Amino acid sequence: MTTLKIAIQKSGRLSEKTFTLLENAGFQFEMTDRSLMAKCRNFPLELLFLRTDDIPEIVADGTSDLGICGQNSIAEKGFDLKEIEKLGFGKCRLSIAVPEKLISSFATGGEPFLNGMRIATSYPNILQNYLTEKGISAEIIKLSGSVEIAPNIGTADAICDLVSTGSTLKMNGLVEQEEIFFSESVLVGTGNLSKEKENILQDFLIRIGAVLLAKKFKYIVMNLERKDIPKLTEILPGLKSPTITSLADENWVSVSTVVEEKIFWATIGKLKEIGAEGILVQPIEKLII
Ligand code: PRT
Repeated sequence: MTTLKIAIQKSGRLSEKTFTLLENAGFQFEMTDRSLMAKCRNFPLELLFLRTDDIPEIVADGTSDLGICGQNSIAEKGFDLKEIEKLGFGKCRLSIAVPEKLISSFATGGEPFLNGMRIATSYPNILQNYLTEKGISAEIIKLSGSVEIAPNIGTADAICDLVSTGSTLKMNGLVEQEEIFFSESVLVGTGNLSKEKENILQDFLIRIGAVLLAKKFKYIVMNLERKDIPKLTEILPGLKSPTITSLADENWVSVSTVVEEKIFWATIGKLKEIGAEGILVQPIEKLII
């Protein structure tokens, strides 16, 4: 039977979120040998467990049909892969950061910023592209880990590393200067699947798409005086329009609808202003439009 192979991170920041997304979409795996691969029991799908930086190559050479990794890994490796879906987790930025004391020397008229500096990074290709584009001449020191300690031990003057909360930079006395690349986890492929695998992929996308979309909405139910229904439609466009059900007290109705997460609190505020009561909020498991 034809099976779609997806390479995912074996363990690390992306592995749990990737697995949760797949499980929430209803895929069930036989975890016989988590160290190498897992077969899906209820869908023609197979997971290959790899280090995240190896995923772009495994997809590019056809060993795996698809991969899930950060856009940073793909850009650094330089493989020509097709981004199929943004997955909304693993968000970070690749930034150049310098020791605090260097900022004060720059402020008092030091060398032109970054020119002539030694910059430590695990992302030499993305950094080199940035430096070339900006016409900056700096030496790249390639490190595979613990980049943030490089200025403190004298290996480099600055660093270029992934940042999410910024607390690692702070702990090491570094200040973020330039954000040079933004990344999130993505599903990628070569765009050269057989017809059969392409059909499986489309089915797979419908299932994970329903989970990704559901995360952007909340389901709400509330009570409202019947006379205030006309005020609702401006506040609650919903997917089409809110569902309104009569209550035992004929002056009141129950209203249910979905609200976009990004305008959730603003919407709740407006609903309270028009007299909505007993607002019940529920997460949505899957949403198919
Ligand atoms: O072992 P394997 O090779 O699979 O993984 P890894 O050790 O290279 O990767 P891992 O698990 O650390 O990260 C996998 C992916 O997560 C990265 O390729 C990014 O796409 C994404 N990601 C998102 C991050 C971060 N946020 C992140 N903050 N990857 C690393 N970091 C590190 C960063 O390097 C720095 O050391 O976290 C530290 C900074 O974090 P803050 O929160 O203090 O700013």
